[in-house]
Order: sequence, then C-alpha cells, then structure tokens
Amino acid sequence: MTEIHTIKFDRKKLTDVELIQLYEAILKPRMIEEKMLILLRQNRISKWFSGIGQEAISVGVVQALEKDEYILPMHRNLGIFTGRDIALSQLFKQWEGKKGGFTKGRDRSFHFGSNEHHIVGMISHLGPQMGVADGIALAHKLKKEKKVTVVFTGDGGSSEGDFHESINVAAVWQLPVIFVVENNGYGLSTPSDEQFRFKSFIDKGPGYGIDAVKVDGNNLLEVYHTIKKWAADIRENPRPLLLEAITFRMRGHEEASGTKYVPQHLFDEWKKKDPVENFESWLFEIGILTDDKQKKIRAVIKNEIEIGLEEAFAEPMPVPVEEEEMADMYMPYSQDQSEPDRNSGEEKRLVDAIREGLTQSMERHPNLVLMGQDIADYGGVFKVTDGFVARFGKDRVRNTPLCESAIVGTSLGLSIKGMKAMVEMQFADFVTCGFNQIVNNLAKSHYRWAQNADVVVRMPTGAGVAAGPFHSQSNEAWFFHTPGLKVVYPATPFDAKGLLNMSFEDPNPVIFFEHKVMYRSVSSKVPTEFYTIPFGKARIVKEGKRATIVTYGQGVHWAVAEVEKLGLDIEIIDLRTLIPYDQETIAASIKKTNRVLVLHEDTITGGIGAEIAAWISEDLFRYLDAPVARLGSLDTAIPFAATLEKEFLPVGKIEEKIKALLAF
Ligand SMILES: Cc1ncc(C[n+]2csc(CCOP(=O)(O)OP(=O)(O)O)c2C)c(N)n1
Repeated sequence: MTEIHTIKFDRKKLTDVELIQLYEAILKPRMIEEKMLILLRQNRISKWFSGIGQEAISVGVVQALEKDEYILPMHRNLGIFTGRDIALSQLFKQWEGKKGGFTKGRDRSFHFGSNEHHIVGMISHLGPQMGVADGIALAHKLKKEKKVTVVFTGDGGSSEGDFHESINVAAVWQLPVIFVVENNGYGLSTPSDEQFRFKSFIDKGPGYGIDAVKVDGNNLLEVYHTIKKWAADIRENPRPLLLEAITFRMRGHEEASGTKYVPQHLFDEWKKKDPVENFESWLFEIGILTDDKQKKIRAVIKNEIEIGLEEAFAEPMPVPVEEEEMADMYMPYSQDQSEPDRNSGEEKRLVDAIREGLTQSMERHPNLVLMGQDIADYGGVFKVTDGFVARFGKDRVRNTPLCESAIVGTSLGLSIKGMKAMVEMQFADFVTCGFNQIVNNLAKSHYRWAQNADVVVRMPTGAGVAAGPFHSQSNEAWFFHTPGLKVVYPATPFDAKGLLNMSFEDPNPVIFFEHKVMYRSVSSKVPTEFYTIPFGKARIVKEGKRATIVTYGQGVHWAVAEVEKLGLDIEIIDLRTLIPYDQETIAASIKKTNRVLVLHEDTITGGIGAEIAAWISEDLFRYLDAPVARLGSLDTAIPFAATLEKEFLPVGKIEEKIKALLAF
C-alpha cells in the first residue's frame, strides 16, 4: 500500500464491486506498461509510447461508455483497449508486428481499429481522427441510435487544422461527439507555452458555440462521473462537448527520446498525483481494498499478461505473400461486367448524365449521404445537385462548412458505420486541403485493418476556362500514385453516368473526375434507366491501323477532332478509368498499329502518361516501330489569361506530334 494521497475521490453511488472493477481496469494498463518497459530494455519490443500517469483518462472514459459506443484513441490510451476486453495475446501480436495482430503486421502499436470492439485507432498524423469521429457520430444521429462517440487528441495535436475543422463541423451539425483533449503539458519536446497562447482549452468552447468542461485527468472517478453524466445527456440531446483533461506525461515522448527537456520538479509534483497509486491508497483507506485482495488482483492480471506474451512471442514473424499484400489494398468486389447499348436513350449533357446517375444511386442506396460546399439548396457551384434537397432531404444532401479535411474524415466515419458517402470538392484544386485524409486514411484503411472506405470524391477538374492556377488543375496523377484508391475519368455523358453508378456500387474509395469544360459542352446518348460500366475497361473510340492514341478526359475530344481533321487512320483509346487501367486493350491496339502516342491534359512530367509509356516500353517494346510518344501540358502552373492558357495546353501540338510519330 502506498501512502501518497493528494487526490480527493467522490464515489457518488458507485458500489464496492464497481469500485473494485474500476481499480482492476486502471491497474491492468499500468501493469502491462511496466512489463513493456522491461521488454523494451531487453530489446524484445521496438518502440513504446508510455501512458503512465495518464491512465485515469482512458479508463474513466471507456468504463463510463456503453460497450458499443465508438472510441477513437491516440498513442497513450492503452486503457481504452484493455477496457474493451481485447485479448492481450492479439494486442501483443499487434505490437510485435505479427500476423495474428489486428493489421497482419502491416501497422504498428495502436494504429488499428476493431469494429468488434468499437475502437478506431489513429493514423500517425493525429488530427485526422477527429473528422472520422464526426462521421461515426453523424451516422448515429441519422440512424437515431442515441450513441455517443469519444475521440482523443493531445494538446499538441490540437494545434492541427483538423481540430478546428472537426469541432466546427460537430458544432454546426450538432453531432454527439466528446472531444477529449489530454493536456499533458508537452507535445514531444514542445511545452504548452510554445504550442498555444490561450490559458485553457475550455475557453475555446464558447468560441465554437459548444459546451466545454475541465477535469482533473488524474482523478479516475472525476473523469468517470463527468463522462457518464455528459454521455447520458448527449445521447438524448445530440451535440458536441469539449472535455479538457489536465494530466502530465511522466515519461518521454517515446522511450528512446528521453526527458531532459522536462524540469525535474514537474516529475516530483506529478508523481504525487499518480492516478493509479492515489486511487489504490484511497480504496485502502475506505476499506474496500485489502493487501490480500490486491495481491489476488495483481496475480490474475500478471498471469493474463504472461500467457498473452507467451502466445505472441511464439508466433513467427509474418511471411510475405505478394498477391495477398496487393489484394488487400482493396475490399474485394465483383463488378457487373455488362454494358448497356451506347446508342439507346436520350441525348444529354455531361452534367445532366452525372446528375441522373447521382439521383439513381441515391434512390438505390438509402444509406448514401452527399456532402459538399453549397451542394444543398444552392445545388453546388456546377448545379450537379440542383433539386436534390427537395427530393432527398437535408439529412442526406449536406452543405458543409469550408473544411475538406474534416469532411473527408467524416466520410470514412460513415463507412465505418456501414454507410456510403459522396464528397463533392467544389473544385478539384481544393482537394489539397483534404489530401491527407484521402491518401492516408481512405486509401490505406482496408490494407491496414480491413475497413473499407465506401466513398466517392467527385472532382470538377481541368483547364480551358481561363480560371487560373487554382481553379484549373489536373491532379489525377497524385491519386494514381496512391495505392488503395480507384481513379475514374469519364469523357462522355454515357460513360459518366455508368461509371459514377459503378463508383457507388464499388465499396472502395473512388476519385471521380468531371471536366468542367465538358459539363455543358459535351453531349451523347444516355439510357434513362440505371446502369453501370465496369472499371478497368477502356473504350475504342475510333478504330485505326497506323497508330494508337491512348488518352482520357478532354484528350479524347482533342484526339478525335485532330484525327478527323487530318483524315488519318489512327486508333483512339479512351481509358475511362486510370486505376485500374486497361492494359489489355492498349496492348491489343499497339500489336496492330505498332505506334503509340499517350496524350493527356495534365502536365507532362510525372503524369499518368509517364507510367503508361514506361509500361508500354517495357512490355510491348518488340511491337513498336517508333519510340512511345508522350504529350501533356507545359510543366508550369496554369496561367489565367486565355492566350497563355492556350499555349499551356497540349492541344495545339497534337498534329505535329502525330506526324512525327508516323514519320519515324
Ligand atoms: C502531422 C504530424 N506531425 C508531427 C508528428 C510527430 N509527432 C508525433 S506525436 C507528436 C506530439 C503530439 O503531442 P500531443 O498531441 O500533445 O500528444 P502527446 O504525445 O503529448 O500525448 C508529434 C510532434 C506526427 N505524428 N504527425
């Protein structure tokens, strides 16, 4: 029994049994950590982020919630995992990178989720967690499930834009999320006064128009009672809460990084507030805990840890199987391969075809939610969702604040709850503000912990409207280079509707490009009924024998116009989807024509054409009578003045390029 006892506890109506359960719950993560620190010194585990001294927050939160309420913890929240009764052997395997962990050895430490345990682990970037929590809470709210979601952040992580964006979204949409800020004084080596200027996180509550409360983060019962009370209230009356838990990081950022930058007196002061020892000594004091009882509890936990460790160490390191690694980037989905008759239906513009596809997918999937800036009553800046609110209601057609990162995070949260989401980027250029969530969260979560992101990000893209560097970019190559995403880029209204519908059928994240110039300038026949077009099947736009042009998007229309003008016997292939792209159709064409030009609107260096040209050179070299030709835009930002923009685009150079290819 320890003697220090500086924290005052109020048991309220907790029974003796419940107090002992709370004691077991806080002791377990402490004992696991103590064991991990020994294993670390023995070089048997590689990295450790200690939560010693902060356990009361995790334990108080997890014990106060219902078992089926989602928690999104950070790197020091072991108590959340043990509180959800995760098998220790599986947890230890996760830390050791074993296949029997939660990520098949693909991600480390607490970077995993488990729907079974209603836990969504972090990605390293910290802040993105908060947007994901918004999505889970939105799903609960839409389904009227009366559940609370709790998400953690540190005082350091709260400097990230995601903190602001996610709390603001939760406030505007009145989402049942508790944002727990563990204010432990440091973000790595940076003390709070170099991290922020305000005195207290709760001062931010009124700024967002939400409630905010502060608790002693080392007082298990204070955390527990506070969460119990607020969670009960929020379940009935959904809204966010900002909860600041004051605590202290008793060890280094991670074990290898030391603590030299922390003054000793802080350790001395906070040692007296140790959450486990204080709770323990109070339980002794009120006669609920005895030496004998304590010994028994410790023995049970120790035994569980040892058995878990034995099992985890016994498992060999994972043996890589390339096909499995590749396949797991995506959720398996077997798509309908049939295509409807291209010549049926009515003449429609690209924008109308997209609107029709979106409408039909909304009817087909009642769990599909649309989110984007100005997409509700205003109908979006390109009017794609015009009239949708009247038809589907504001719950499913949601105007968002100006915050791409939080909204993409929200879309993943909806997926976790089995819903589908569409995020409309107002312009493809603005995706940079949601980039992290797309390339690190949406793209990687299936590979990491088998959670698909059932999300379509619609991207009004492209130049030709004299809109300058930030409303004209072609940025498909950024996503093409990110495993885990599918990238779709239709060139006709017929394809746009079918491919958009397929994007909503496919449970994987799809980046869907829509060319702004083509919205209202390109028309084709579009069947009125629902149909899909399979991904990975290019279209031969025009057959020819002398050369092949491989292209997509606006490039298709440029190529057709140029070849018609020149009257040449050239085959034109529209890729339609970039990931996956159709190597079979390209190869068959090149075997016939022996010459190829890869053409796109995007800038040339590192564009998609570079990849396709490299693949053709490597795999089809023996069929080529000329080097693979490539044509894209100038390697500059996109200029505003129409004369400059015209020169930037490759359209004026196609004739010369084709002639050189044929003459080689
Ligand atoms: C975007 C990003 N920047 C930097 C880091 C490196 N990093 C990891 S944890 C951390 C400190 C986080 O501090 P805080 O949020 O207060 O949590 P604590 O470690 O104190 O629990 C930093 C800088 C990171 N993981 N992600």
